[in-house]
Amino acid sequence: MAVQPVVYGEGERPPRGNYARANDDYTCAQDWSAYTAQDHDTYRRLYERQTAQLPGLACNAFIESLPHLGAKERIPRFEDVNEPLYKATRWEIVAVPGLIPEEAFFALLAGRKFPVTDWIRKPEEFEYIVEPDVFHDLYGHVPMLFNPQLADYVQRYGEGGLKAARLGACEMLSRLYWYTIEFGLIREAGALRAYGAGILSSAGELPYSVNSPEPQRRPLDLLRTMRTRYKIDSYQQTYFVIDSFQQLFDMTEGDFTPLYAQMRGMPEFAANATGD
Ligand code: HBI
Ligand code: FE
Repeated sequence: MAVQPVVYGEGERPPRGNYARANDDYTCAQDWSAYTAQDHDTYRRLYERQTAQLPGLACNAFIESLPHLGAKERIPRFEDVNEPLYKATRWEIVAVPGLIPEEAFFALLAGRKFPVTDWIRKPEEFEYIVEPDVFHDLYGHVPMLFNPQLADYVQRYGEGGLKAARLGACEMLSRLYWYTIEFGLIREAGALRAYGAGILSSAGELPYSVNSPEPQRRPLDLLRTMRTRYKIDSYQQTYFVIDSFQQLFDMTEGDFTPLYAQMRGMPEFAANATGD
């Protein structure tokens, strides 16, 4: 086995993917012929349900780019998506067997390669799945990579992640990814819209994040965002809002080292060094 399976969170869930056939960089081939009729039908149902609720909730960039995914009735072939994607922002998607170690993840993003899980949830997981499957990754993340500023931000995030790994600051930086690429909101013409993949691929959290009075909504602020813990299996208690993707890209211009040092001095980080 070239690589070790990656188990996330509490570690009691065995990894879903077939890591035995992954390359050393954790990428694998999308074995499109292995998808069953049920797999394609699950994708079709998820796509249909999610797309019906986008107007008034999803950001313009997502709605405009979604058609580039092509097939709606079946799981698209990744190479078919790569054609328009590479032309648009020089990104490409690569298949992975599931969650991969942080450094491997950062390295792929730094190379403008987005890892897309190649398996899809079972029908009984239709409502909710903890680990990202092909619907979360392909439907949630990939349309946003057609937006030039966001595409550059994700690559810069990958480069920053490799640096954070050397500084032992992955936990802090992963919160920035969580509250932007996964669960970010943007203000468009004065109205809130979702651009985070975790929201855009979730039937429940999409309306909740934009319309519910329950969660906090704050302007994205590097320090505050990187100090805000998150849970992977419930709706967010706080969403961070940007005014434009250019603002997001510009905010991550600088060197984060002083930020990490400043946070290490704060009580919540001093307590347990890992900050988990
Ligand atoms: N692996 N395949 C995959 N997809 C992710 O979104 C992902 C990952 N590994 C680590 C990870 N995300 C997060 O911990 C990042 O913040 C690094
Ligand atoms: Fe994701």
